[in-house]
Amino acid sequence: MESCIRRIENDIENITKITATPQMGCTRFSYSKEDKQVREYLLKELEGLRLKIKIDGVGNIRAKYVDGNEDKPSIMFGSHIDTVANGGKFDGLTGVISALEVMRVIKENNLSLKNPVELIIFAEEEGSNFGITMLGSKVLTGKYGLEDLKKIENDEGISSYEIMRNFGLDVENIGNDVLKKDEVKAMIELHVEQGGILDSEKIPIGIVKAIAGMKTYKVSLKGVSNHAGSTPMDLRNDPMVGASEIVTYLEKVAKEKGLPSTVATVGKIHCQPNMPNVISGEVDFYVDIRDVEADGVETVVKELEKKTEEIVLKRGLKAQIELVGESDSVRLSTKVIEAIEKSALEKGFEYKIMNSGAVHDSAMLTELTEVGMIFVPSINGRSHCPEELTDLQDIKLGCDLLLNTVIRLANE
Ligand code: HGY
Ligand code: MN
Ligand code: MN
Repeated sequence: MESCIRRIENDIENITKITATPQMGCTRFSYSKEDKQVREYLLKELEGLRLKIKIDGVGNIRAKYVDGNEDKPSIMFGSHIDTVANGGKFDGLTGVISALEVMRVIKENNLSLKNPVELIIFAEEEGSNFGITMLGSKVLTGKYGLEDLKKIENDEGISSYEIMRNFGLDVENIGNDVLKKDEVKAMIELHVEQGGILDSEKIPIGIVKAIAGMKTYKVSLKGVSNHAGSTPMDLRNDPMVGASEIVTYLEKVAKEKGLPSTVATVGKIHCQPNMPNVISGEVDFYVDIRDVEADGVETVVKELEKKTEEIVLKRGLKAQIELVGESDSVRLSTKVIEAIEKSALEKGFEYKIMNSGAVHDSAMLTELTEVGMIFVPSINGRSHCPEELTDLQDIKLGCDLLLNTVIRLANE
């Protein structure tokens, strides 16, 4: 039994045409009109397979195939369909399309399995709307509730609660949708590596043993807005220069004081009033700190706080550092890792056991069930950009491995 590469290709092509930035990669934020179109496409496919479909209050989609085994916990598999701005074709979508193809093959072959199988599509994984990654899976696993959604806002100050409700979701009742421990026996997410290890070593499959944890901070520096021409250099309280010193220092800390697996990035910055001939009054920037070792993250957090205090005193600024999102690093299930390995050996696929520097929804389920991840190569290690590329043949291999592992776990 194998997946069908033509159907996989067809789904990816049809869905990646749906983007808000057709000339510049994939931009498909959750709760956008593009998201609505992709959901319609996928729901039509899932309805065609006569699955039990449920869309929860934040937009996670669950599609279950039960066949006289409804009293048993399911084997869950899937990923996310939302993207970053100007992102790639394959981040998230590869796992969703592979999951859809696995479900098709199981149904076409009328497999009767001891455990039900369940496809999941997570909402708002990228954090593109509110700056908080994996919001859909955090609500699904009870890490965030209704009151949090009413407080979480986008850059325009609109709450996630409002946006989800306007998208037509029953967000009021998210409490009824929290995943219970006994609902899922195991969960597997197939995803593009988003790094260059598999591609450079020419290995088609990665089996993930740990997923990095992360902390996202919003740093706001307030100075004195003034005329760019008539203000002498020694009379300035310029938050832009302060921000640039902190950003530069973060790179130094991650490289020299962190662990080899520690990374830190500032990828989003706003300044007010953002005019070439005005000394900024305020600069807000987001700091993304990650490591598979918690100590690595904490080292950078401490240095961020220390440096900000130093810069504030030196430049006569005011600062606010707000933790906007976090997730712990997780070790994945040895049971599921072994199941994936057995399937890879059975199919003769070469594989590498490795960590994930990117975060993933599956990391949110590790307290509730046994979780594993399958990686397929990202060519040149590029991701979160229009250049993101994964070979269709590698996706098929990953999909066949997912199929074999799901059947193995559903029948043991
Ligand atoms: O940021 C991440 O690691 C994921 O792509 N949301
Ligand atoms: Mn992803
Ligand atoms: Mn991503």
